[in-house]
Amino acid sequence: MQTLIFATNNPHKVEEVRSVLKEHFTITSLKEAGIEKEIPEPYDSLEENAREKSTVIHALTGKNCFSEDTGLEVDALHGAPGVKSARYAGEDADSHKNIQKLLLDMQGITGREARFRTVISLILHQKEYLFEGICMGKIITVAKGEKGFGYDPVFVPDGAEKTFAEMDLQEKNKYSHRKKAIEKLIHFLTRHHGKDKN
Ligand code: ITT
Repeated sequence: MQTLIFATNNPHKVEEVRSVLKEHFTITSLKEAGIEKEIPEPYDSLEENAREKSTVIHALTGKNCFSEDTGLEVDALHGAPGVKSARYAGEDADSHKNIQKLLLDMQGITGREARFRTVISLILHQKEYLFEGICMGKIITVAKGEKGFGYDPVFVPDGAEKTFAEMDLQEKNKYSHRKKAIEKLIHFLTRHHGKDKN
């Protein structure tokens, strides 16, 4: 079975990705690999930031690895917070503050369509591959639910009647942007590199 380093400092992402991988391949988080590194996300696109994270960790370890960058793109805010989702309410913002700012910025707006977009950058044997997963939905007016992370309490995916934060992981995975991107990664790895070992 292949092992890949997952270049993230977000434990929620590790949990979500592990819930999808099952027998396909295993991942080592940065924490488990003993790597303590805050990787900057300086660019204006999810693709470039994902590439930066995987490139930095590949340069450090020389191992096959992947990263992902995710943004919440709200139509009425012209795609914001988008690539700035983690720092929407400022450099030291937490999810609570980001949600507060989002709800304030959307006060009185009736068109509440939004999407989560995840871009994965895989570096396999020195080559980079990108995979995307999108989940369409709506931003509600009052945060609901305690599960999940980030903007989950204000996002209701299309086809559901509750927020991601009201769902357990299995249910979130029925809709999730991250799950869709990871499935593409799994498909790629099993189809093209099924017998590959690092
Ligand atoms: P790494 O860069 O270390 O992977 P991060 O938490 O900085 O972790 P991102 O830059 O990709 O990750 O996250 C952007 C923001 O979007 C951040 O505020 C997250 O909380 C939020 N976010 C990402 N995925 C989400 C999801 O599935 N549900 C809700 N919010 C999410």
